[in-house]
Parts: sequence; structure tokens; C-alpha cells
Amino acid sequence: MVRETNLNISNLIAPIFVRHGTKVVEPIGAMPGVHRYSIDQLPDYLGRLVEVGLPAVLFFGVPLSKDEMGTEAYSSTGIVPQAIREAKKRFSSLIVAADVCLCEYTSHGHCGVIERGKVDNDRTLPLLAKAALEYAKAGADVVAPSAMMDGQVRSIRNLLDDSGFQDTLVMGYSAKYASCFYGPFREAAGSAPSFGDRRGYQMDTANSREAMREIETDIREGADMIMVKPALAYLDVMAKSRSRFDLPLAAYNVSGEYSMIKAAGANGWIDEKRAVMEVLTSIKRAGADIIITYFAEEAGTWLGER
Ligand code: PB1
Repeated sequence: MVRETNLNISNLIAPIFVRHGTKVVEPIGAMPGVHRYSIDQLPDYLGRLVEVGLPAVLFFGVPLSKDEMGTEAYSSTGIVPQAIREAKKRFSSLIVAADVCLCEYTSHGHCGVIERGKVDNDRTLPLLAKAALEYAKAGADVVAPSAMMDGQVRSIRNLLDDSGFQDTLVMGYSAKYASCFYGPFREAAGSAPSFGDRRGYQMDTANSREAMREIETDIREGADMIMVKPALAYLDVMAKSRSRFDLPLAAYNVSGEYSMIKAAGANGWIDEKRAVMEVLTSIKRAGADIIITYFAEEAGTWLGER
């Protein structure tokens, strides 16, 4: 009765990697228990998530081929629109979000197009908007720009509204740090930058006032939900964001945070289940309304057992 923070399944979003092929459920070495799914394998997995009561999923695409411009990211026949259509057809009540970025689709692995050896922010904006529109057309309830390009929320919001998708929500990856904790994801999506790093567009890990400015900008540009990412090493930023802003606040419990617990648990160094529930409860205690986590299915099962 006096417990102050209660984690609920309704707080959780499950990130899902989708790829081309048939009958593929491909394990990801650096993320034990996480897989890449071909479209035909989605109904079973989504059915399990819906069964435990998960309200939402977030799709990440693994394309057939990559190129300089990240073309499949904004193709109407790309893997993410296919996944969205399949999910909405089978589970109409499931909230379907789609990550909007180029890094999984570009041959160089950066989140934007490259001009003279650097990411060209402004040339990337229309491509992100185009991708978001394709996902909205496919039925996505939420589009989530993770590219950390200045003006990405406004570009996406404007094109969605101009195209009649006023009701498609935008969850901005507002305060996203240039973190080492994305390593396993980059293996999962094959999205490590082939040169340089993301410090030219992701935030300095030492800054928190800057995060407030980034979030204010996303809100001004029309974000419906804001985010701090990663989560565990940034709970101070989460708490500060919660005290400063009223919009729904998402936390992304990223791949490295997942894999650390999995590795320690597999080695018997920590009690994995207790660690997961402690971590997710702490992220909520810090102020997150929404937690994007690869632990979603397991946590949902454990929450249901309470
Ligand atoms: O779980 C994770 O590590 C998420 C990684 C995150 C996905 N939105 C980014 C990783 C990166 O910066 O490489 C992808 C950025 N578009």
C-alpha cells in the first residue's frame, strides 16, 4: 500500500527487428533472446506479446540491401511498411510504432546522408519525413525519429499533416546521447558507422542542460511524446525532464543495458529477474511513463505472475 512506484505492463514497448525472407527467426549473438523476424513469423511473436498484455511494439528494419541514401528506409515496399501492415492486420488493437532513421539502411551506417565526409542535416530531413509518411500510410500509430537531426520532428509533422495523417503521433528521440551502450543494437541492425562516429549529431554524455534544450525543441516542433535515451546511465536527466515537462516521457532501455544483464545473469553473477524488475522500476521511478525495452515480453510475463 505504501509502495511509491508500480511498474505496469501498460508502460512497456517491445522493440522488434524485422527482416526480409521467409520462416526466419534469426538469433542476435550480442542480444541473447532477441531475434530478427521475417514478416511471416511476426504473427506468432506478436501473439505472444499481446497474450502477456503488451500494448505496443516499435519496429526496426533490416533491409535487403543498403546504399548511400538509405533508400529502403523510405520505400513503400520496404520491410517496415510490410511489418506494420502485417501487425495491424492481425492485431488491430496493438499500438504500432516505427523507428525513423537511415542508419539501418545506409551503406556507411550514419543516421543521415553524407556530404563532403559529414552528415548533411538538412538534406536528411526530407528523407526522414518521406520514411515517416510511408510508415503512416502503412498504418503506424506512432513514428519515432531517432536520427537526432535538427528539425526532424517539424519536417515529419509537416509532411504527415500535409498528407492527411494528422492523427499519426510523433515520439521524438529528443535527448539521445552518443552512448557506447548501443553496441549490440548495431550488431543486430548492421548499423555501425563505417567511419567516424555519431558525436556530430548525438549528444555529449556529460550534458544534461543541453538535454532540456533538445526536449524543448522537440516539443516546439510538435512532438507528442519525448524521450531520454539511453536510460540507466541517464536517470538524472529522466528525473529533470519529468520535473520540467508534462508530455508523456519515454525512456529507451537500450541494447547494451539489456546485454549487460543477460551476460551477468548467464554467468550467475546476478539474479536476472530481480535485476530486470529493479532496473525497469527505477526507470519508472525516475519519471518515465513509457519504457522501450527488450525485456518487455519477460517483464510482462513476470508482472502477470504477481
Ligand atoms: O537498443 C539500442 O541500442 C537502440 C539504438 C538506437 C536505435 N534507435 C540507435 C543506435 C545508434 O545510434 O547506432 C539507432 C539510431 N538510429
